[in-house]
Amino acid sequence: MAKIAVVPGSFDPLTNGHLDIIKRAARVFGEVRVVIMHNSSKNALFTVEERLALIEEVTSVFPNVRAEMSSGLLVDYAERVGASAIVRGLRAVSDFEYEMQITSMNRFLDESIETFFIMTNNQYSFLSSSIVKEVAKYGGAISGLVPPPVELALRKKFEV
Ligand code: COD
Repeated sequence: MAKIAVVPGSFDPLTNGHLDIIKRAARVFGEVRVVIMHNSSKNALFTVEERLALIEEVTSVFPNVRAEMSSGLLVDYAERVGASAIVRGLRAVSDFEYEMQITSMNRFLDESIETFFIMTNNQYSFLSSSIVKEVAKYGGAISGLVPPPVELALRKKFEV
């Protein structure tokens, strides 16, 4: 039976750093569910529907990747779809503390689900949704940092 992995995030919006993690997870696991969830410490620029449409468009080339949105706890979603793994990306030491905290909490909530980390591709190690939004807001160049449909959506958001 194919192992299902969940790649959760806010994806506000999807960057090439996220996409690289999704692509690499899809090479290892039989099925990958990219799920947009709520992060209570972040205010979103894009609606969940907008983020989902962008992820669906960009990941449609991967036959074993599916995108969804969900509310509530990540482990409940993972149980519901029969996933045995959560995949997260790691950029720098600064990510580690946060990732360790949520991994431990998810394990406390459901110890049958294992979290795996994929180290960022060096070329994306500085990349985050926040930094891309900041650059786009002031009209800076973002091609190469986000997939083309995301670049277009960002340009539209910040159009005056
Ligand atoms: N290179 C590699 N990886 C990257 C890059 C990059 N350039 N940029 C981001 N990533 C990774 C991140 O490290 C993360 O693993 C993933 O991509 C998604 O990133 P974000 O920023 O879009 O997502 P987060 O960190 O905001 O997601 C947090 C969740 C929404 C998953 C979390 O808040 C959650 O699980 N919410 C549901 C409620 C819940 O279950 N809470 C209990 C757990 S504490």
